[in-house]
Amino acid sequence: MLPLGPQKSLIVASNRLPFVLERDASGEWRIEPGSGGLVTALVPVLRDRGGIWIGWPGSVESDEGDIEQILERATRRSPYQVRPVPLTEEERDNFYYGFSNEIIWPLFHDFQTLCTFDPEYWKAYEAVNRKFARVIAAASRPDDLIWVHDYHLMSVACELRCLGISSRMGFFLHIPFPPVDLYVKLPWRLAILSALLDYDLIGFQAQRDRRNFIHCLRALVKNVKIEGRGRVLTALVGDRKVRLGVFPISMDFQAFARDAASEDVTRRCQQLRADLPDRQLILGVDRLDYTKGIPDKLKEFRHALIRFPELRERVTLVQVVVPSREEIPEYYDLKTEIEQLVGRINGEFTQPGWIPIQYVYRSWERNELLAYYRAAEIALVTPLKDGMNLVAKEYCACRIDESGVLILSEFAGAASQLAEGALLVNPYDVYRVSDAIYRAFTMSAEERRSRMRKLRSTIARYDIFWWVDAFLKAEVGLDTSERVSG
Ligand code: ADQ
Repeated sequence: MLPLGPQKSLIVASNRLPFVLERDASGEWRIEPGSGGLVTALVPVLRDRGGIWIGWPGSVESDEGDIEQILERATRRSPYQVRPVPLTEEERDNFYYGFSNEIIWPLFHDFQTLCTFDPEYWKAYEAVNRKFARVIAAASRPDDLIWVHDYHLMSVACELRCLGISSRMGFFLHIPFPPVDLYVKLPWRLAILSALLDYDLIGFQAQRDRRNFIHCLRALVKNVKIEGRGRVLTALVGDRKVRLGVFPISMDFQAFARDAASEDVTRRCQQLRADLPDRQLILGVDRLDYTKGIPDKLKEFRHALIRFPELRERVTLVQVVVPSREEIPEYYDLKTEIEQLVGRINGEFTQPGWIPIQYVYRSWERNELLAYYRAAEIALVTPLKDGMNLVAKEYCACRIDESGVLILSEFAGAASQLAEGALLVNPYDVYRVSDAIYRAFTMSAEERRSRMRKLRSTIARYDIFWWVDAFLKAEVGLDTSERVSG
């Protein structure tokens, strides 16, 4: 158990609650508990320590009373309590779609040209962060640990301090932190940086993100002193002492490996293999997002088919795109672009009995995803920029026979941890990626095994339970001076 002290409960705040809340065909609310890695890892801690999860339930309907009752009913058996932060339609539009997804998301992923720096968005961001702070303040006691997640809630600690809350507060940024030259374009650059300094601990996915953050501090805030080395550094800024840690997020390795070996998944995997005789399956799995570099990947696959004709009829790319944020015009246009490219490439290369790209646009059941991870000889994970990228880690966890090649973008946070076993590529370099596809295709069984073993051993060691533990130890100020592996 984590040494947080006997009386400290854990208060987790994230933009969304770990539930899926939707109306069924009869108009009744249906609620399903979340099943992601973060929930899996935090549930034991919340159960042991007692705790509360605070977030937006995802709906903007006016029947908030209803939602509270439903949440209350749904969490009666759950090991932690839930407090919803309701948002109005305007708040959702300006805070969530606006500031979070039209400013911070593109800017922090180096897509500055997609930003809309609308001052109304900033007002909504401040107001919603204040709203979260009020709910947290009402739910917490002075000794509790407050752990805030991600870019939607960077100003929560600042708002809590204004309310006189002095508890320890930690923040984890799931997305990258941009280089100083990009960050300074943000009209609210100083307000956000100062707000972040109200946390006691800021966690980043990779060293590059912490390095960028420190560069921004040095450029924009005077008299910054950085002390220490290793996983957690200390920034001294005026009278503030803020710890800056690198904690690469992960998944539940053992659960993925165990479920990948299940009878259902094994049967489905055999079926998928039987459908592709004498062919290698290359798998791409990405949320619909311009940061994932899906069109570039398709063009690079096409390039590989042109440069290495022996790949034709011998490889099939299964590209799964998980629907996401389709209400935003950029995302809708991206979907159209992907579909046109798939059509064009298939039109150019298809032969009787072979279609080069199988395109899937939907969410999958977990077992279906696992079966594809198990069936694919090669995973092609080439985001243009990514905080971590869990697909890369999940793929390796499911390679229970220790075969399989991971082609991974240098610009995914995961690259710093997985550099030894993966084939690292610059996703903008069409030659480098097509070479890597060919190299993976022709790689000996021995080399595949030796690389996959390294990957699996790193991911197994630094799993999601390690991540929660490392963050919380650092939050309460315990020594975490080990060398940074990510
Ligand atoms: P995402 O950008 O969503 O996460 P990623 O880390 O790859 O990216 O996670 C995607 C998740 O979706 C995986 O857990 C995967 O299993 C799931 N998934 C993929 N395909 C699916 C399908 N077809 N059906 C159902 N589920 C599917 C953000 C950041 C990342 C960071 C994570 C965690 O952008 O950089 O790694 O948060 O911090």
